[in-house]
Amino acid sequence: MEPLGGGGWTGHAGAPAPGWTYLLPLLLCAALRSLLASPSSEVNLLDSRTVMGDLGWIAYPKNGWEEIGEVDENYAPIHTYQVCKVMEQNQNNWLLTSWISNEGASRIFIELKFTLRDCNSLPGGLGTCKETFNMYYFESDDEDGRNIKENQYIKIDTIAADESFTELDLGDRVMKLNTEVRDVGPLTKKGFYLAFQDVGACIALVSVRVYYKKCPSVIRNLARFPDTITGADSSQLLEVSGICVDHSVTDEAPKMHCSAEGEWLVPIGKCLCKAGYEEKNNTCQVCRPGFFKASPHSPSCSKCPPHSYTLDEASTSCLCEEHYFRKESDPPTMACTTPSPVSSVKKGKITKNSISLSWQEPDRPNGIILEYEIKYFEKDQEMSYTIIKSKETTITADSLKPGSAYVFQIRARTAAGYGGFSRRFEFETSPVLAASSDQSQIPIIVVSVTVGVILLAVVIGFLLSGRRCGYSKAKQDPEEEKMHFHNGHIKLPGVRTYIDPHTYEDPNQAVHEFAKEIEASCITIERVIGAGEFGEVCSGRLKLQGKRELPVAIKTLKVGYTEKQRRDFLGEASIMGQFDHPNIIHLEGVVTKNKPVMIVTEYMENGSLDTFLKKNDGQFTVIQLVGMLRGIASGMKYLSDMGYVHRDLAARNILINSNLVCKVSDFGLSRVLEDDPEAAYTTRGGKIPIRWTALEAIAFRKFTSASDVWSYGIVMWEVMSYGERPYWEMTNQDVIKAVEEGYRLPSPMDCPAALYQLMLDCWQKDRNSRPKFDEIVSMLDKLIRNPSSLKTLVNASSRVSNLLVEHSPVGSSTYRSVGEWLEAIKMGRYTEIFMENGYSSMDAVAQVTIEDLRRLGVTLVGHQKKIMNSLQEMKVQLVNGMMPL
Ligand code: ACK
Repeated sequence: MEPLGGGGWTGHAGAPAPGWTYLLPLLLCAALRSLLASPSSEVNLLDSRTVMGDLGWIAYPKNGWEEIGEVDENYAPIHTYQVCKVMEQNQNNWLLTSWISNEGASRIFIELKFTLRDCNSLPGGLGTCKETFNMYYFESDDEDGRNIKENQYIKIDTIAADESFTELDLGDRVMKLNTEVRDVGPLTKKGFYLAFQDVGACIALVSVRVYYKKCPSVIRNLARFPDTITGADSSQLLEVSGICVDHSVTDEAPKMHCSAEGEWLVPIGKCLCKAGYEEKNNTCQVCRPGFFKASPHSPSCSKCPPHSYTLDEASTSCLCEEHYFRKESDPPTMACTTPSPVSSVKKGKITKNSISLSWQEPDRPNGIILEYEIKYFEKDQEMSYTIIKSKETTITADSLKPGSAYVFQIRARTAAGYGGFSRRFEFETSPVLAASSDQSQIPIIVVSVTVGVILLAVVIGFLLSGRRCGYSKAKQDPEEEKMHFHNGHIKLPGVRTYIDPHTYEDPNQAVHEFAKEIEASCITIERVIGAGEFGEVCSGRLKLQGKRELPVAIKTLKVGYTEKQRRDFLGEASIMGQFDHPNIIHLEGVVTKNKPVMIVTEYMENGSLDTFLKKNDGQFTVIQLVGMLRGIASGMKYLSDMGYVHRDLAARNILINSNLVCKVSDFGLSRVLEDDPEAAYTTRGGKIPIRWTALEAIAFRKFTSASDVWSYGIVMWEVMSYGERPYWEMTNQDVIKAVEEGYRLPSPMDCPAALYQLMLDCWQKDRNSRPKFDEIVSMLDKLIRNPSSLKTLVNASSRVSNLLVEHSPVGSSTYRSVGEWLEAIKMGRYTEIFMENGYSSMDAVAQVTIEDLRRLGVTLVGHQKKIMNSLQEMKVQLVNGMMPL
């Protein structure tokens, strides 16, 4: 090849050759205009179509390539170069671009648009005519590299046309525009020249666009990823770190990968809006006054809980209104409560083993005081404390050490919850007098010992007689309950058990054992709020002497009742009166001495839960719904601890108050279930609310706390679907058949996966595999403490609506318990850890992720793999077994 130096390449491309301009009638303008936009991931380094002035390209020899001096309809120049020396031998025509900076890119793309004449259509030119041209490049750091030799250029490719054209096409004005793209890299210098070599073709080079590709700046998972030039290699992925957007913090270092095609792939990690800010449209927006967000992990700003406020933006918690407060250990989501604390505590009788105290009701309790909680501990032994609950304003702490100082704190509870503890009051027990060596004491000691032995015998007899009928009000003061704590754990509370009023020969005795008689004159009935099985349900007020007036619900027994109806009606009071728990409807008392006979309970402003949810469809946050479920589970835990089986747990039998506290109600005596319109007669003659009832209870009346857990699962479903009717309009018979065949309700819409899994656990066929209520409470507590765990919803695509799903618990065919499964895969050492952390059923285990395993302390990678592989296998079985009814 000839050297091309020494000024041979100076001067611009010359005037159009005669006979060739006709090739370009109004050259392709229309076709080109539409092609000007390039994708956002491409950055142009040169686009000949957009250059308004001289391109500054050089042709050599001067009569080779020539620029066509055309303009488009907007009089903008069209930089088109043509050459058509098809009749002449040995053509070597070069067209050189000006220097193009690569702007830091190491791989660039060249897009050529050109037309090429079909040699067959040229008369006589066939011998020399070519249908290709060549493209070259030369790298240099500056513009001085232009005078280099031809053989220093590196060839990029030979360019051929996909479509060439004939004279006939020209006549028809059909333009056959070719587009070819080539890429070059890796580039190592700051810029380069391109060169086009013609060796005897008839070409019009219509446009040249040079560009590189980038992954355009984006915000993903609240992290900003900058414009990133793609790598030099066409298969290279560049790992790019993201920067958390304003007001957000790193949860897990955010990263993404920029592909050679300019696409962002594989996002990893994320940022979270910091406390006081919430995510909206990829930004963190400040919480408005009146709203707060306590932690980056909370999903969004929440309204300040009742009796709290914030006037500031970006609040991480809300301040309690005057006279309202919350404990230090309370989460910021908790409402501020009254009363004002107990302030004056006086000591009463003090012996060497006991201290009696009395105090005054707080001046402004801002609500009815339901009970007091007295916490005490030996001075400097705060970790080991005792709690006594009392409805009175006096207590005696006994079994204390002689001559020791004790610290007491008292707080009151109203319907809104506990107030703060009083300041600490310190009192000392009497010291033991020094033992005397005087022998004259001996008779006294003998007498004391004898009296002691007699007393002990009396106490033992007393306890034994008490055992015969379990708990009895006469033998244990229910006004006072005592629990011992060590490091926050309860030490042996005396577990009360429920006594079936049927065990009393005289049902009236049972009522008066467990329920206070109220004078009818203390009750004002205000309005009828509903109809019960035995008569109307009213709202009204109760004013007992020396106590504040209370809003109450009053159930009445209609006139003309039979003795059985009266017994059954009051039976509910005999049951309810045995319970004392914030999530169980509280009995104020009964009216039996006047007519109508009445049962008076606390008033629940929002009525029954199913109606309330239907009325407020979609109005609550998931956390609020889980709070309701937590309350119900806590009430049910209390009932099951007492040995009471509800048998008719359903959202219609839950009442909800103005603070959205849910309480279990409806404790009919002739359980199952005269007053429940849902209850239907079974083939065995019992009346059962089929849709809410466990299989074994329908089939052979096996009602247990485990069957209550099944019903609780249905209540969860009702709550999460805002009062939808379980199994919709299916008949009871169809429900029984489907459930027996293994089908279960599908997930409600937008239901967190963890909650639906819990429902499925409650509906395990084997009642021993269902979770216990205490496990349900702790599971819900865990979810509430970690709301991000509620973000994973049941996959919308896998959710089937209005269809039942076949439920075969993971691995249940193979393994009956978590322990059995772990043993089988030789991982038995982790059984205890799994159980302690709530993975107590195979369905719960199915949710385990590798992160969970790490958190549980399964740190050996081999063990993690073994467990995850086994789970994966079981899940495949499950998925294969799932199908719509
Ligand atoms: O859905 P509701 O308004 O709530 O209609 C029923 C009706 O009485 C018949 O049971 C309502 N109800 C029952 N007990 C109470 C209560 N303690 N407080 C408020 N409403 C109650 C129930």
